[in-house]
Amino acid sequence: MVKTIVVLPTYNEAENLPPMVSEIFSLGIEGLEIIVVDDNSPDGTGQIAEELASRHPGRLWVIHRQGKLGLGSACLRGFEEALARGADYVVEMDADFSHTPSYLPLLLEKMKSCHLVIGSRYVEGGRVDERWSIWRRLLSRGGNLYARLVTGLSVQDTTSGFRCYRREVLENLPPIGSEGYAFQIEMAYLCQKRGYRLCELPIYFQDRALGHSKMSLVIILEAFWRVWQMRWRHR
Ligand SMILES: Nc1nc2c(ncn2[C@@H]2O[C@H](COP(=O)(O)OP(=O)(O)OP(=O)(O)O)[C@@H](O)[C@H]2O)c(=O)[nH]1
Ligand SMILES: [Mg+2]
Repeated sequence: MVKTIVVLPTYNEAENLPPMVSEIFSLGIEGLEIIVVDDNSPDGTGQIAEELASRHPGRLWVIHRQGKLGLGSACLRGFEEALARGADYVVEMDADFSHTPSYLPLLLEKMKSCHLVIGSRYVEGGRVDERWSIWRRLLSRGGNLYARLVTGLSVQDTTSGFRCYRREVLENLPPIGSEGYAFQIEMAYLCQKRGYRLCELPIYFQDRALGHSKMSLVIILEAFWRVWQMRWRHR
C-alpha cells in the first residue's frame, strides 16, 4: 500500500483546520495521514491541532514551532517528519481551502507517472477565483512568467503550493533558504535540475473564506531576487 502524508502548514487557521482535516479524511484515501506544522499561532490553532490528533490517533501528527518562521521552513520540517514516518508520497497544501481537498485523489492518481505533481492554475482547465483583482492576476501571472524566464522551469504554475512529491525527491535535499513563493519555485527548479518528471494537474484556486492571508510584499520581493540566487546555487 502506498503511504501518503499530507503536510498542512498553519498560522492562525483555527476556523479552517478542523473542517480541512475532516474533508481530507472523509475522502477515504487508504493509508493517508496528516502532519500539521503550526507556528505557535496566537489564535490557538496549535491547541486545536492537538485535539484533532487525539481524535484521530495514529493518523494525525502535530509539530509545534516557536513562532512564525515562514512557510518554506514549515514545509521542510513537515517533509522531514513525513519521511521519518515512512511516507511514499508527500502532499503539501494550504489549510485555508484555497486548495480543495477533493483534488487529492486526482493528484495521487497522477503521481503514478510523475515525481512531482503541481496543482496548477495556469494549465488548460485551471483557473483562479473570479474575485481576484486585475492587479493580483497580473502579479501572479507576471511573477510566474518572470520565474520561468529566469530559471527555465517548464511548468506553467511555478508558485502553487498544492503539490505532491515522491519520497525520493525529498531525500537528500540541499539547504533551501526560501520561504514564500520562492520556496515553491526553488523546489520545482531543484526537481527539474535533477531530472525528475514534473507534471501539472489543473485546479480551481478559490480564495479563502475564513481567516486572513499571510502574503506580504516581503514574500513577493523575496521571490524576485531568489530566482537568481537559486539558478546560481543549483547550477
Ligand atoms: N507554519 C506556518 N504556516 C504558514 C506561515 N505562513 C503561512 N502559513 C500557512 O500557509 C498556508 C498559505 O498561507 P496564506 O496566508 O493562505 O497565503 P497564500 O495562500 O499565499 O495567500 P492568499 O491566497 O492570500 O491566502 C496557510 O495554510 C497558512 O496558514 C508560517 O509562517 N508558518
Ligand atoms: Mg491562502
